[in-house]
Amino acid sequence: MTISLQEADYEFKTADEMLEWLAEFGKTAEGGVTRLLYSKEWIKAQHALKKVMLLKGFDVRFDEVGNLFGRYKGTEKPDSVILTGSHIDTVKDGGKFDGAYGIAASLLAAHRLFKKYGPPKRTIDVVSLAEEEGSRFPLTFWGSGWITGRYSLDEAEHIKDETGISLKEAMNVAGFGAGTNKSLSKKPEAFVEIHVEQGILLEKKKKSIGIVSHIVGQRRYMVQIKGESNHAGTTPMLMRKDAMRLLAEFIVFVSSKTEALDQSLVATIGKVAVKPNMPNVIAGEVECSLDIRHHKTSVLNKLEKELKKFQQQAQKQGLAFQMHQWLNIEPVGLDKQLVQLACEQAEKQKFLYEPLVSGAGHDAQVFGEYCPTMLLFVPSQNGISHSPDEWTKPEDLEKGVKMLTELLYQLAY
Ligand code: HGY
Ligand code: MN
Ligand code: MN
Repeated sequence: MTISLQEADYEFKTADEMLEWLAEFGKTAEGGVTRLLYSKEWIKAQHALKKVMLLKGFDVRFDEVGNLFGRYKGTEKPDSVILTGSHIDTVKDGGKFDGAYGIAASLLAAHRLFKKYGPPKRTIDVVSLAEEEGSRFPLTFWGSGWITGRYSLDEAEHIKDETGISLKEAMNVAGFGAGTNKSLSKKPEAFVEIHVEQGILLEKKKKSIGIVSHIVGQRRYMVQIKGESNHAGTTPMLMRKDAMRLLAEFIVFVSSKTEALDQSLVATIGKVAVKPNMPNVIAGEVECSLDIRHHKTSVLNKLEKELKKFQQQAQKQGLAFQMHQWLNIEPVGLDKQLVQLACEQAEKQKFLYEPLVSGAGHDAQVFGEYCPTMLLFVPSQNGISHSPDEWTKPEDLEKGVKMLTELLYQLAY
């Protein structure tokens, strides 16, 4: 069922119908979603969500960088804020659920409480966070990082996307970054995020709810290898400075070291650019991404040490090998009391649940360093995510909304 944007009555009752509607903003030919920070799809989605919030009786505002807040003001402790939500941006040709589900579930949960009990005692802020993925700019968690003070506006000056547009320009074009509106006047009492698991554990263990105890640390690099372009036919193998060959050696090195170091350590080279990228020319230059993750900083440091050894080796072969790290976010343990509260709620609702470590990065790990934070999961079918095949059954989505509703009731009513 697809709801055309004009007909949508915005009075969504369930997460699956809201996500079908939200997926229209950036829908791709493959049936996925591409909604990059400050793109026109992103702008339309944020303003359409603002409309939904207004219809559901929220006070609405954007902050400096385009985080969208819907507020039910607390009657007894208005300055005590329970913040709940997730990110509106996606990877390229991603799924309908990553990020968007957390926003839909938070909106629906808060609105169900508001309809049943009226305004909360503590303020509930539902937030559609501007950006988490790092899909357009070499920077992640721009939305939650802004709220928690991890970033300032001057970071936006020199960070550029692949077309050379700076984060600042893109932000200004989208109508933000004028230097006025703050996000929150003080730290929230708690940040609560619900998200699709993006892994297969819950499905395998036939559990409905994941209760996250830790989120892995994540480091991302841009790797540049410079050799020498030359003729594919007339250049003897021993005289080549072939950037593509060194990349191949690097890929094998990274995966073998990662497997040898620790079974929970993961390393991904997901993006490669080659110059001049011609079949009959030896690659003179290669640029690739590298993403490494583990729940222990010490293990990440060990792999980083191995990478540095490879770099020294490479330079002896007469090729330039540079690694520029642009993300380093520490592993985080989430709030033990909130984890306990979530376990109690799951038991009360008779939902089968599983405590787990998140291998995916989330805004909750930025908030986890800033205020008491909780992260819940619902199952991902076949564990697939960051793909048009990302899917979660409506009944699983609904269980997550019910869990979130109860938790917001405990925290804010
Ligand atoms: O990359 C991640 O783990 C998240 O989906 N941004
Ligand atoms: Mn996500
Ligand atoms: Mn993601």
